[in-house]
This record gives sequence, C-alpha cells and structure tokens, in this order.
Amino acid sequence: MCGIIGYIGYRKASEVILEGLRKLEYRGYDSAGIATLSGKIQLIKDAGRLDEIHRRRNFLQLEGTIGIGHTRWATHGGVSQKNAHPHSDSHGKIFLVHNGVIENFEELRASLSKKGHRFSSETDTEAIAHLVEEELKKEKDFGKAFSNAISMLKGTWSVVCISEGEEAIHASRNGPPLVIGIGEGEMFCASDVPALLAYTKKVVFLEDGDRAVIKKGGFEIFSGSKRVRRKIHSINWSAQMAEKGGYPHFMLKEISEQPAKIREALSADVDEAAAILGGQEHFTVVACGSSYYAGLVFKSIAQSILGVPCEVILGSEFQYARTGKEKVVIAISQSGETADTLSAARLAKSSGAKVVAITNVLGSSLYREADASVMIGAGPELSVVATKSFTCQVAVLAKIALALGKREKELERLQGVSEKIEKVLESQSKIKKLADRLSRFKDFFYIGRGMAFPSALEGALKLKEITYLHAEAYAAGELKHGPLSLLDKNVVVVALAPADSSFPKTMSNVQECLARNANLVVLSDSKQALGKAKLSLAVPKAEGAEIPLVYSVPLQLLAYYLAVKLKRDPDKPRNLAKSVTVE
Ligand code: F1P
Repeated sequence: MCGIIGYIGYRKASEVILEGLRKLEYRGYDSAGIATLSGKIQLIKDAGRLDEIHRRRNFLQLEGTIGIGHTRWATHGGVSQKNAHPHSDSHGKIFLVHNGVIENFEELRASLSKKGHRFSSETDTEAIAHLVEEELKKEKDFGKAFSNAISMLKGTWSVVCISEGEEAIHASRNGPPLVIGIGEGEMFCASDVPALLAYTKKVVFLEDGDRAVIKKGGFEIFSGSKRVRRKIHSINWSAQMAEKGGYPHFMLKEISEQPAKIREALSADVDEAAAILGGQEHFTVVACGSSYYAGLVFKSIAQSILGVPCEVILGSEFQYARTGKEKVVIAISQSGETADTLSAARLAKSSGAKVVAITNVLGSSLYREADASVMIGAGPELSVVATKSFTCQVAVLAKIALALGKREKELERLQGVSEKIEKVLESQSKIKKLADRLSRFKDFFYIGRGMAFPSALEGALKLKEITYLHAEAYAAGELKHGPLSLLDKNVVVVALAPADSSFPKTMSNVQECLARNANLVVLSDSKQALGKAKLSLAVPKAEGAEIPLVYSVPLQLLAYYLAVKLKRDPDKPRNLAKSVTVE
C-alpha cells in the first residue's frame, strides 16, 4: 500500500526520493508527494500518478539534501491534493508521511482542535503532525517530542518525519514495514528494499515499537526509551533486478524470469520447515489472493502423498474458522506483510501453534515472527499482481511436501519443469494472437480439475486484476451445479485439460460448454482435447505438481496480452495494492 522514502546526505534529496518513489509504485497508490528541507521545508504533492505530477509540478525544483516522499493509497479521506502526504503541523514546520491507520485519530483531532489546531485534510495522518507540534510546546528536544506524540497513537503506522531546524529524520514503526538503508555519509529509509537498491545493500529492518533517529553519518534505534541494536542485513538483490531490463512491463519481465526463478526456488533450504512439519497429523495453511491458491496446491499434494489432512484458510477468515487447536500453521505471503495473513499467523502463534513462513521478502514481519521461514527466491516482484512469486511458492511448497513424503524421484522430475515453462514462453506469439481474438468478450470462466483447479483460480484472478473483465473459476465438475446457466455465445470458457486421471471427466465438462455455444479455449497436452475447440493452446505434458506450474504461465500471458490489447496498465491495476497492510 502506501510507499515511504526518506533521505539525508549529500545528494539532491528530491532526485533520490523521486527515484525511490518510482521503485515503490508497484505497491499501489493514487497520489504522491515530496517535502525537502533547505532552510525551510518545501512541498509538492498531488493526486495522480507520480510522473504526471512530476510533469506538471516538477519535483526537482525542491532543493535540499534532506527530504521525505510518499505514495498514498487512500484509506481516510478521498483521493485529492489536500489528502496526499506529506502532511504538516499548523505552521508548516513539521512534515511527515505515514503508512497504516491511526485508529484514535478522531479523538486526537477533537482534542487538538480544542487547543486551536486547524486541520487541512481529512486524513488520520495529519493528527500526528499536530501532535508533534503540541508536544514540542512542552519538550524542547525534537526526538522526545516525536516519541511522546507517537506514544499517544493507537493503530498501525510507519511514520517518517522532518522538521525545520532538525538535521535528522525521525521515524517510527508499529505495523507496516520500514527499513533503514546505510550509505557512506548518507542514510535512507523506505517501506521496502527496492527503493534503496541503487544506493546501498546494507539495511536494518525496524521492529514494531522501534523509533529511529537517522542522521547523515549514522542512526540510533530506540525501543521505548532504551537504545537497541538491530541486525544489519546484506541484501543479495541487485539494482538491475528492480529495473524493467528492456521489457515493456515488469509483469512480462517477471513472467519471463520464471524458468530461472523456479530452479532457484527448488533449491531452497526446506530442512527447518520440514523438521517442524514432519510427523504432524494435520496442517493448516493461511494466505490471501494468489498465495492462497498456492496453498491449495500444497493441500492437494500433502493430502495425496502424505495422507495428512490439510486445511487452507483465507487469512481474513482464520479468526472465524480456526479451532484454536492448530499445531502447525503454514503462512504463505510473497510480501510477508499482508495484514490478514500476519494477524492469522499471530493468532495461531498466540494459541500455541508453530508457524512456518513461506515468503519472498527477507526481514519481512512474517519472516521475522515465524518459527521457520523458507525464502522462495523469486527476487523483487514489482508488478502489483503475483506471477513469479506464485510459481515459486508452488515450487517451494511442492518441494516441502515431496521432501516430507521422501519422494526423491518426483522431486528430481520436478527439477525439469523449468524446461517445460521455457516451451510455454516460446509460444508467446500464439498466446498474444489468442488474446487479440478474445478481446471483444466481457465474461470469462476458467475451469479445471484436481491439480489444474488452482491454476484455473489463479488464471481468473490474473485476468480480472489487470483487464477489469469479469472472470471466475470453477472446479470443472461444478459448472453443472449452477454456473452453466450463464453460458452462451457471449461467454469464454478457458478449459485446462491436462491428460492426467482427471482428463476424461474434464472432457465431459468441455462438451457441456460446447453444447451451450460458449467460446471454448482449451489448454492441453492432448491432441484429442485440442481438436475439440476452435481456439486452443498446446501445453507441454505435465504431471502432478508440474501441472499448476506449467498451466499457470500461459494464463498469466493471456491476461497480460489482453490487458495490453485493452490498453490497461498491467503493472498498476486500478484500486489494487501489492502489499496489503490493512485488514
Ligand atoms: C497477497 C495478494 C497478492 C495479490 C495482490 C494483493 O499478497 O493477494 O496475491 O497479487 O498483490 O495481495 P502476499 O501476501 O502474497 O504478499
């Protein structure tokens, strides 16, 4: 969701911050702003895309070597210039940016208003700037006044603040991530590592309750009034990884990286996770969105080869669906910051469960809080929608299940899946043509059985996320229990028909669709199935855990090319955020 960056050093702050904000665009936002300090604080903020605002207002006219920037994803107050961050106190001397939700902002605003503060936005954030101003009346030391103000907040936040006369950035974290980047004679802070990669790979992840004072030459972290030390991590992501590298969109780049990334994912160290999961009689998986569908793949494999019952629960539903007796919970989250997944994992932990995290982000909340973490190794994923992170999650989860079941042969076979995905990528021009043929339709159904069902769900999710077309997925056998009533010549049915044991039944379901004149698109490794439809795509032969990997990729490409054809930005779908830090 919101993206934050702060800079203090010797470079032009507005330049560093603008670049950093570009790297945080993937998180999803609707407005943006930068404030820099050069004697006085100067501000540019507005609703809209970062580059549009920059064209109109030119962020680079902001002088100074200290500054903060923000991309806002509206929660409290509409999308407007006045609600964009940074926000300031009454006198325009203290400016801050915030990610999260201040739950007691109405009380704070009411009491500050009584003391004469005038608010110029509808946000919860603005109250924090006024609180700091109020505290400064009683306390000369800015750090202490900032700390006092923070101690009055309820809710979640990462806050980064600058003030006239202060050669420092003050920051606080309670919930949404905040990372400090360590340079030489310069320091950074940001919501996420990609914003810093061009400058440093040495980072410190703030923990909940931490407050930091960041100066040009160093930083101090406090927990309460106590100074604390936090581990310095070296990031092995490169700055190029956060660039498009010649591709028109991050999404296409990330789809294309999958053969290499899946190879890396399959070499992940799963021993610690396997030690926790081994011998358990029941697994519970919590996750949201694409990660939830990866969880469904784990369930299929774990139940079929280990005979261990596995329940997959949406992060947001765990609080209602849990028994309280869960012994191990597998929490899957690309970002490791998804609030729904995190609170499910925390709830499970509080009632005694061990948590195994499957994540892509080192130092993320889930990574730090879990009893064991497996890194999926997908590298930075900067398109809002999950592509390589989904397939890498599936690969890692399949590896864990196969390792637990001591299925060495199948695990070895799975190593070959990347070559099959390379073949799918080679058929891109065919998929693009398919997208062109389908671009006049508004309703899409995706169907699949068994191991292909999670791919159908993921395919429909990709399509709706980036094309804004109506898409839903059904287990193929479920069509006749309701949705068949919707099929006619205006509807597209994308049928996933791998030639495995589910094949004959899937083919019966395909016939049901043809009988209702639906526009059928078949993806299969069987000539018989491909011959049934006017539109089809041959997919390499896949078995077991390979199926969700091999079938998801053409569906990612289909969604991508449809979005491009419909002139939607596949990297930044409307209303969506990548790191969903509110429940
Ligand atoms: C979960 C998720 C993503 C989706 C979108 C919103 O994120 O639903 O699958 O693509 O970005 O969030 P995560 O928990 O896997 O980070």
